[in-house]
Amino acid sequence: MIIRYFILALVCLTLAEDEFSPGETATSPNEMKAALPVRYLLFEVNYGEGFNLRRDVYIRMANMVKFLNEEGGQQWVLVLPPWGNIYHWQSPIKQTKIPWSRFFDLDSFRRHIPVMELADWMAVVGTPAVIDEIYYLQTYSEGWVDGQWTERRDIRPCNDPSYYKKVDGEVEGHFWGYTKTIKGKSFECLSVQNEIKTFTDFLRDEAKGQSILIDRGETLTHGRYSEWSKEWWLGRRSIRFSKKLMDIGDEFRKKHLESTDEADLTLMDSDWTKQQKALGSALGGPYLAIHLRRKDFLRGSRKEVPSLSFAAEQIEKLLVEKSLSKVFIATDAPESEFQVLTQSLGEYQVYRYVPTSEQLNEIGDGGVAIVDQWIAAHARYFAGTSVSTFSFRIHEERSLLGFPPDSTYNRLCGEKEDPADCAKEQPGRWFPKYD
Ligand code: GFB
Repeated sequence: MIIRYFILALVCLTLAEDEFSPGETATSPNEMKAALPVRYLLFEVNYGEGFNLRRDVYIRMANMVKFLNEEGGQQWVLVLPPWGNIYHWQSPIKQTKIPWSRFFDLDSFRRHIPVMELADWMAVVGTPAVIDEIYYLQTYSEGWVDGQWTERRDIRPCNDPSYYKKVDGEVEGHFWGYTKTIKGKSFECLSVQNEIKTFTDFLRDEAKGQSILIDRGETLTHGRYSEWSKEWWLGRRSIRFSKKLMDIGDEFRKKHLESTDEADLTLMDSDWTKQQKALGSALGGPYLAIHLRRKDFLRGSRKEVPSLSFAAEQIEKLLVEKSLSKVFIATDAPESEFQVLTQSLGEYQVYRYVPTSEQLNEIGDGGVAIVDQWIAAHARYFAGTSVSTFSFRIHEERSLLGFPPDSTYNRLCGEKEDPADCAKEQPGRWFPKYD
């Protein structure tokens, strides 16, 4: 459905706690049907989840808004919760209240659904910004019925102490750091087993307020609109990175890796709705890219995660096999580990993207992660880390750029794994669906 648009008149408010102004995010034009009342969906994800699972939860929420708007009678806007307090972002810089536009191109999002930054929602609804209904999604304390997952939902007592509190008739919470300027009117725990398409009934008919917050949004499943569906890929395709981050990545490719879109056959249409690359059409730059997940993946003795020396052994083998002399490493490893790896690969040229301190301040750890993903996505051959959502997002990016599947869906093996098991458990292949 093509949604017709009008420009929301946004009032620039100076909020005491604000760190970014609506102007920075350039939200308008927000595209809405003038005649229908607007409802706002806000969402939050389990505190410990990382950047790349959160991006998948975005697709769930975005597609839910798309379904709601297609069902008609109401028009919904997805409000994007600022980034911050992500466990993995440990650089000693302030990384809270980060707008999505710092990482992503919101004009691309808006080709899929209407979105706005939290700051813009706050400007529209006034001060304090009131969330009419907050639902904290949770599982059923008694588990599944007869061992079966069936769709159901019920308002229930909270399973765990919640971080939302009712004080003097108002609901208080962390609210992305806007503890004073955002308030809730009501709060419930909702036990739920629903896929997103079913949950639209709840939002449309049972939740009555204008602004609704769904916390623990990852509890809802894609269900029938998972990676095998066109709808999932519409949401995924709409997630384009910010131009600034792609430019940093492109410059690095050109300077160090002899890689340009013209030579690599990775030119993109600026409008993702027009881009349909055949798998196998991209060549990629003359380098190998590896995503080597370390840090918390080393805990819990995952047998699929290689030691540095075993990783180096596999990287060297791939370089020889593919007749390449350069390898780009995307990794969360500390510099000392990266040096060990580099030394083990003595005769090859090993690259890592290291931001200048000015760049780091500007783009943060999230931006560095995206630059790494972007460079890895353009390599002639890629191998990632087992079950890392960081690697999954690179697979998707490469498939959208048109890389042949065999150059994409690969991972390093752990030395404690049976090589036959590793070969069997190479990443699952989900290909873009265009119609
Ligand atoms: O993105 P993410 O959820 O992927 O979390 P996983 C990993 C985070 O670590 C990224 C950093 O968002 C980055 O901040 N990181 C990892 C990297 N690899 C790289 C890299 O190559 N380059 C850069 N610059 N940063 C999940 C965790 O991790 O795995 C959960 O989020 C949990 O907490 C789960 O541990 C098992 O899927 O790899």
